[in-house]
Amino acid sequence: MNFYSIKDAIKYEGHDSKNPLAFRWYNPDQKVLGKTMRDHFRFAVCYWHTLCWPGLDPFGGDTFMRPWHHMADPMEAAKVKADLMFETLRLLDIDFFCFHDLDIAPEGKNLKEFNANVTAIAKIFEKKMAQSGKKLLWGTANMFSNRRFMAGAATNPDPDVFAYCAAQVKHCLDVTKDLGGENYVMWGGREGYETLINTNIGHELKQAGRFLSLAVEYKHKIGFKGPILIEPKPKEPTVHQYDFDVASIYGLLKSYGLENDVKLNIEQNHAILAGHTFQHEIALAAALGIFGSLDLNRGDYLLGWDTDQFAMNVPELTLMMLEVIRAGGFTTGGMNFDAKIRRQSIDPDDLLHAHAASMDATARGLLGAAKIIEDGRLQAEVDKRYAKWSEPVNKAMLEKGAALEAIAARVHKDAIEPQPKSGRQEYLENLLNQV
Ligand code: XLS
Ligand code: NI
Ligand code: NI
Repeated sequence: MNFYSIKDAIKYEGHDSKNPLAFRWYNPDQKVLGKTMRDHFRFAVCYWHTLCWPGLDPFGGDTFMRPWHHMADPMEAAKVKADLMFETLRLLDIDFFCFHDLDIAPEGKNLKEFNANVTAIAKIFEKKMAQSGKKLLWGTANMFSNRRFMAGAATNPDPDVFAYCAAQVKHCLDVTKDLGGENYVMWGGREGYETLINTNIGHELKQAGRFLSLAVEYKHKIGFKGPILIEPKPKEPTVHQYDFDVASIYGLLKSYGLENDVKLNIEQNHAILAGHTFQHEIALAAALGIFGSLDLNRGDYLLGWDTDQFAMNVPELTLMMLEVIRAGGFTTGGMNFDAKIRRQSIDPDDLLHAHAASMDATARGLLGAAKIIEDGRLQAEVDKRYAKWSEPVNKAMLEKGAALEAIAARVHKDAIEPQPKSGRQEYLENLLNQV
């Protein structure tokens, strides 16, 4: 299918290029802090917003009128979408893609048919991946669209739904493994409640923890090497989602002993909905040892829902990249464009412009972050702020054997009087702007 207007892959043409479909900052082979841009980002195109979403909003339907949304045979449409995914990856020079089972194949009459459809499309992927070298960053099961999930998936009051989800996740995990997927994601689409008056929150949390444990056990059984990634989101579609933010997921993981098997897929827009910055969520996940992957997008600060716009804000992306580098970068993770073009952006090429522009913006963020790191002054200030903790007497307070009364005695003996020091925020903000 001739969908896009261009045939040749988008290339890096330098900062001054006037070609609308060129990279001006994203230069895949350019090394930054000893690693190519390609390896820093590990960009991925997502199936759902790119190929499945028809441009609807609560007040209106399909604006995109994509031909495959109007084909009689859903399996034929699925094949067209598969072709287009690989064409999109080629044109954007992006190495990875991500999908929900339901994005790639039609549901059919029952789970058996659905699984067979998913497997059939996965076979097509296998061939295309071998030919092109493109890779699967992660797969996931859609357990939120069908009406059977309206009261939740693993946290549904009906145990039949819990069991059904087990069957769906098992298949999707098998397929993800067969395709060499580097991670498996769980976004708890409807794992939350609309109202507490009909909800047993304790029971639902127990269901969530148990379901996750079952998936982790199965992952080990089949030798799936990558981590399971949970994607926090505080609200929408439900009033309260159990996977609220990084901190609350860490609590769940700790109480089920899963903190070594499960990591996080953090999304900018979800961070905002939780009242956090993207940087906060990344820094916290890194500090807790559960940083995994990113869903790169941008929320609208004036709206209270998940607008999933393409990330374009360079200063924000600079601070985000600073945290990614501080976290040690990605191992199995990457940056998935969980982002959709606006519903008025109806030209096929708008999809290319959106991705390429966001890749450029992220590259500028990386270059800025690298400059800040190489400059060294910011880190020197942070190190200076905590320097006294390296003195043995202070270090000892954090170790086993320290006792409150012994510390108290030392304060009296040495007449310790804390001396406040400036946090120098404005000086540091100016320093960031200079860089
Ligand atoms: C929705 C989520 C979803 C996940 C995958 O808000 O971001 O797109 O990334 O299920
Ligand atoms: Ni997401
Ligand atoms: Ni989202």
